[in-house]
Amino acid sequence: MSTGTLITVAPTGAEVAKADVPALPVTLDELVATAKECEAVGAAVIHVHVRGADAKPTLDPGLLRDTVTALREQTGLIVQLSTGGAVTDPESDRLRVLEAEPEMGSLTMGTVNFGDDVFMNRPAFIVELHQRMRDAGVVPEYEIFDLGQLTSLARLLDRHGLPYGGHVHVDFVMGVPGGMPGTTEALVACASAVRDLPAGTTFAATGIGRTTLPVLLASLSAGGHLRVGMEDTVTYAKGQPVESNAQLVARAAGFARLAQRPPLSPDQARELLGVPA
Ligand code: KMH
Ligand code: ZN
Repeated sequence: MSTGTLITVAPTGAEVAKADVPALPVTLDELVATAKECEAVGAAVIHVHVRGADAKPTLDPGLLRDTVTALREQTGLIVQLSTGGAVTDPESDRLRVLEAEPEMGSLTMGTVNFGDDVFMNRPAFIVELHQRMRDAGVVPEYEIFDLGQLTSLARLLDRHGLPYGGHVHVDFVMGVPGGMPGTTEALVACASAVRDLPAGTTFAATGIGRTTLPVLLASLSAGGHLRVGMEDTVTYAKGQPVESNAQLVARAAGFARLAQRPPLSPDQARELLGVPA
């Protein structure tokens, strides 16, 4: 079990509308300000989706590159770009995300129903992303929406080798309508299946919507790490909207300290994840 807790903030995502949630960071200035606040209260990694001038999700290569540069210059956080994008993004655009040279990228391990939509991740696309990330020196975070995707990851690593950096880190995204539930039982099933992955594999978990707290508590108690943010929940408590991403990070950091596994600094997180300093 790790002695500290890796906290990732996912501040924006591709699904929440700025019109519905004014506190959502969508401009580069808002994103950098959010990143600084979250780093100050315990985040080590930022999982980034960017928005265009219309506040809609985009994979514009120039904006992605500017975003990586700004976050690297103005924070110490590990910058992880989403290669998942929005459900409508074509594979070619999702592959091009790597050209922005992030330290990390997300890599979803299978197709999953996603509310009324389908989040497509063909096997051949997964292999291509895995290989291109290794060639580009980008450390993956394997996103797991259902238990079987861990079996797919074991097969991928067996057939195509370890990722850049040699360390395997997975993130359980729980409670998506169409994916696995955000329950302690599902978390335990996933944590148990991690034993079929290479020795030293680490895991984090996030629960969508009202599953945020149960998943956070289950992950901490199972020796896992945490992801929180407005990509995953915009409600702090029943009837109480999230005020800021830092509010969610601060709560997660408080639980981590109570569990005697305080938040890792970005440099400690780089060491854990095999991200070059
Ligand atoms: N927006 C979802 C369709 C990722 O960032 O890699 C995909 C997602 C996963 O959020
Ligand atoms: Zn995402």
